[in-house]
Amino acid sequence: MKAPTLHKRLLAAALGGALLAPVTALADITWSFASGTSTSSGGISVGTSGWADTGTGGTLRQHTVVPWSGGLGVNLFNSESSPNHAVDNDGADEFVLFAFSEAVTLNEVTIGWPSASSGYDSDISVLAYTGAGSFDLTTETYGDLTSDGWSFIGHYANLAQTSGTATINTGQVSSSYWLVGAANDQVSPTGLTGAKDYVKILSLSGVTPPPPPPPNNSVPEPLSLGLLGLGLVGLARRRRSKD
Ligand SMILES: [Ca+2]
Ligand SMILES: [Ca+2]
Ligand SMILES: [Ca+2]
Repeated sequence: MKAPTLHKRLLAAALGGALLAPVTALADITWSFASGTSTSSGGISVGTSGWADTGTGGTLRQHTVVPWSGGLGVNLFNSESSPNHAVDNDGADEFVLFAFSEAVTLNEVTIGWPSASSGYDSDISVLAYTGAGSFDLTTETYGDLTSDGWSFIGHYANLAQTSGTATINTGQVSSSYWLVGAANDQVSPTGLTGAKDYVKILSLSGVTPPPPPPPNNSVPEPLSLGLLGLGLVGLARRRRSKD
């Protein structure tokens, strides 16, 4: 049997190295808001603030976040009673802004209220800030968010009917800033706001994004693999021309 040529052996070694590069499974971190508007878990802290439009569009303004036993609600002008004491889209459209101490890749939102049998609808919308620099929500309308650095993550329907939890962010977006609120047509069209939504946000789960690659080239990257490949082709041609 003919021995593999040098370039085939080198390429196999390089690819083998790439395939054997360590893959670390990361455990989920859960931040619970059952007893407060800020918390810390896995070495990452998170604070919250409430936001709403005027009820007929307009720029956003800050409102009080209330830690009910079922999770966080936004109490508009401190004047709402049940079910509007939750995060809702009955009148003004409300969101909770979650500000983490470092970037996280959220993958679950859990609500602690309403129950599946309550008769209240429980659809949510989620965004993450992926723009450069800082942001100022007091200058934003909901319709502006996706052109001002906010990535639309998704609308998720009927959380009360799925044990309170929505699996979100299949695109694995990472950010320090997340908006989770009642289903919102102004951010991105949805067929979910015909029945008004009322939710209390009990917890968020996610992982920290993988660390950046090491500064030296200990693991071949696509570009260097490509260059290695080109070099090997050249080497093979030279060897062939000598044969
Ligand atoms: Ca409310
Ligand atoms: Ca309301
Ligand atoms: Ca709805």
